[in-house]
Amino acid sequence: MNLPADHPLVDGRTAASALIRAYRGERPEITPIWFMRQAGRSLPEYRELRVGTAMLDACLDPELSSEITLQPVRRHGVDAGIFFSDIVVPLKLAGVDVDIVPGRGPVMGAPIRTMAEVAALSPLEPDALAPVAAGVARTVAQLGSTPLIGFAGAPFTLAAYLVEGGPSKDHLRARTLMHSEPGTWAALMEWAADVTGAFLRAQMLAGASAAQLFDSWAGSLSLADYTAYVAPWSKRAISYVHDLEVPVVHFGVGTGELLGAMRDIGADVVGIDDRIPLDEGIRRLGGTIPVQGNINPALLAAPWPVLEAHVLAILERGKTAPAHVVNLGHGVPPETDPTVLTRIVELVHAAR
Ligand code: 1CP
Repeated sequence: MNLPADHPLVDGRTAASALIRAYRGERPEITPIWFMRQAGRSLPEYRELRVGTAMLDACLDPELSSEITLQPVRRHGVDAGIFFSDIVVPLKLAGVDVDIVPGRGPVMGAPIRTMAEVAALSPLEPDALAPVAAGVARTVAQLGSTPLIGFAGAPFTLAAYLVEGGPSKDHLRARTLMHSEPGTWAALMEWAADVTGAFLRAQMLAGASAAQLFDSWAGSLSLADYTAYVAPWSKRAISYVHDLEVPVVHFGVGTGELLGAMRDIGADVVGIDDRIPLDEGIRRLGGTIPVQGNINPALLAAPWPVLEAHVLAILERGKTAPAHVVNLGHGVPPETDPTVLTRIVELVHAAR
């Protein structure tokens, strides 16, 4: 393990936490739970803190990123923090003209579609990651025995933004490019894997105890395209943390047909979205790997008895895996009542 001696996984702070034990395949006394997009828009204290600061500036301000990361941990009692940042932060740090537009998401100054445009992309200088490492270090110093999850976007999901120039529904231009210009595609994916891999590694070295690779939009791909044009580059991205021996979670939306292939890039845990029943996802994975998921975000706004029954059913289905970390099938919707999230944490922690 090439982590520093004062890293929380090494010095005893987080190695025995419920989250890390579950990610390693054990069944701790409580089933751990955290929420994708727990840090951010659904919390009034977040909205207050963000007034007057652009999203990417907030991500690169160690004091702000750390405080926003800690807010949901304090409020909900979740079993992990997830570092407040964004998948496009390493693109920005490598010099790409990208902004996060409120209500829309990441938007590029110009799309990257040709070999010349890919060749003009710069590598990410290690020093550029200093604000990320500082934010993580500051967060971890305050989290104590609660592990911090570091994350990065997978190359395909990043390419979906780079090629399109912004958010898109079907990521069609990226899906065309992989077939029409396989050489350009490979060069773009290699650049994205290296940039995102370095971003992930910096978070882990600075004190994060687990890594999550988000291939949010991989569900738009056939298994054949995923295997040929995407999986090798996701594997390259996570190779950046391989020697650190940290647990790696791999998640995407609508990936019921891809679960085995997503595991096979070298993931230790597979995140399952809410489009298939959790036990069906576990069955497709052969019942041998820990899973994370898969509360339907739509039910967060349903009457409590409906949501409660849904969460308890997911806990039951999760018992067919070696270990289970409860999460949503995708991110917390911005309009979610935060008290509902706290109530789910209490329910999961009290359940047997
Ligand atoms: O002004 C704001 O508050 C901007 C909203 C916002 C927030 C809070 C964006 C823009 N990003 C984030 C933070 C963020 N992004 C986190 C923080 C930690 C946490 O989970 O609490 C994380 C992990 C991400 C990762 C991310 N960004 C993903 C992968 C996860 C997922 O939700 O699928 C993706 C696809 C993005 C792109 C992105 N950034 C922001 C938006 C609105 C989007 C999606 C745009 C689209 O629909 O294409």
